[in-house]
Amino acid sequence: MSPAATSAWIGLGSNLADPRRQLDQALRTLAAEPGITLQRVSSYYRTAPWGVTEQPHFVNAVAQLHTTLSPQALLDVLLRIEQQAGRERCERWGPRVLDLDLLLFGETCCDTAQLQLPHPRMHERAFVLVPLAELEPGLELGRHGTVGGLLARIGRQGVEVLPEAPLSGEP
Ligand code: PH2
Ligand code: MG
Ligand code: MG
Repeated sequence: MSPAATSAWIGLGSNLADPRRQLDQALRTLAAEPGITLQRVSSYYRTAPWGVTEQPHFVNAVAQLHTTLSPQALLDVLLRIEQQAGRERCERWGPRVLDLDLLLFGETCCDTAQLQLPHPRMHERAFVLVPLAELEPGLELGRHGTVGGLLARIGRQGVEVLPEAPLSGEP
């Protein structure tokens, strides 16, 4: 990683309009973005809806990026890709075509109306922790401890790995 770059982790989720294709498309767009290198992508997982339970199951994954962008500039890119996918902001925790959450940006801690780092609910969500543990179980989530330790405490909550690899569909 170049000295000016930061390792950032993002969560991807979709439960509408062909979720796997939504995640594939988002990853391709991210990989082509100036200032962003896509480092690693977890498997895709089928996950039960959290928060609002009366909605379709989600497909979730996480990805590690190296980026020379600031946290705010990276967030702006994520929001733009969500909008390009046709994301409409409506019900909190409701169904969505594409959700791209900035989970961690190096060791940055921040708490503004627009951006909280580390993501304030990631430590209690198996649909984030299971894919993170696949790639980096020793990753520290601020004061909450490591991904592997948290997952041992909360359990996998029925998160199931999907057999097809990410980016294996038609472009
Ligand atoms: N995202 C939400 C609300 N609930 N449940 C699952 N399983 N996966 C998600 O990505 C998800 C959710 C709001 O961002
Ligand atoms: Mg989310
Ligand atoms: Mg979001």
